[in-house]
Amino acid sequence: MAVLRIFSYLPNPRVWKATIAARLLGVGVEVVGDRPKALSGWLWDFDARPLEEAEKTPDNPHARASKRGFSAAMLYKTDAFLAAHPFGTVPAAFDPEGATGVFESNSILRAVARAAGGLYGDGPYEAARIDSFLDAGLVFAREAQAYLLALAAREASRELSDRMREAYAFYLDGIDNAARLGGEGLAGPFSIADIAFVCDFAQFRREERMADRLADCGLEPIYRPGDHACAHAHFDRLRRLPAFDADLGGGYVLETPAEERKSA
Ligand SMILES: N[C@@H](CCC(=O)N[C@@H](CS)C(=O)NCC(=O)O)C(=O)O
Repeated sequence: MAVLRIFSYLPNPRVWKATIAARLLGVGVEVVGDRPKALSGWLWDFDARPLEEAEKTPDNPHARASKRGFSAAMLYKTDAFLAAHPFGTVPAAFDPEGATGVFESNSILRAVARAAGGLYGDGPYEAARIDSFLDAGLVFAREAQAYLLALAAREASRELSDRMREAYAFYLDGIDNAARLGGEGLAGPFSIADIAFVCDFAQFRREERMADRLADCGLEPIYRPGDHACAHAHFDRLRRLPAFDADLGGGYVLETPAEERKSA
């Protein structure tokens, strides 16, 4: 049986955190969802489902104003969904019975690790060190979300770009320092800290697909392959492993030539 049910738009690198961990730990997660644009036509609930056309009206009792990341003005979230997910965001995870909501992709990742009993360090201090990487990653990911959404809408300002550049340098400097120590993982042993890093950084690398938008906004790309060599090497080594490639290899982020993928 799956240890979690996750509802989201798909593909979504934030969901990959959980699916990669589940693959590595040998447990199942159930993923329910649809293309980003289609998700505004779904009922957001533990038992999420596409709405009938007649249900997609502003007077539907579940209709709520969307907050971020969706072009649709309206999303349809049940009261039970909002009780389980007070911030109303996806990915939205639930325990198998639907009694407990788990939100924030890093916490959904933690839930998989805890349910399966692995990749979360040995004892409270190692687990807390792994949490430290997840927290630093969330700060980066939030900046990246605001930047990439504005870029996608061709509305990114110089101020936003400067702010992103600073957040990127701060985060990548730290990841580079940790990767340079030569451990199997950022926190020492390989852990969910590495999974979160790869997925958040993969999300950011979508910037490379937005060269036209950068030009429209009069901005230069922030990602530079020459800097942070240890961080990039860690990312490139992990993203080619089969458990990662199963999600990252789909072409959403980067094209990975088949011959570059590891077979074992
Ligand atoms: N930091 C969160 C980000 C989640 C998030 O912001 N989700 C947005 C879509 S990108 C959302 O669900 N928005 C719902 C709304 O607009 O009401 C995570 O990692 O899970």
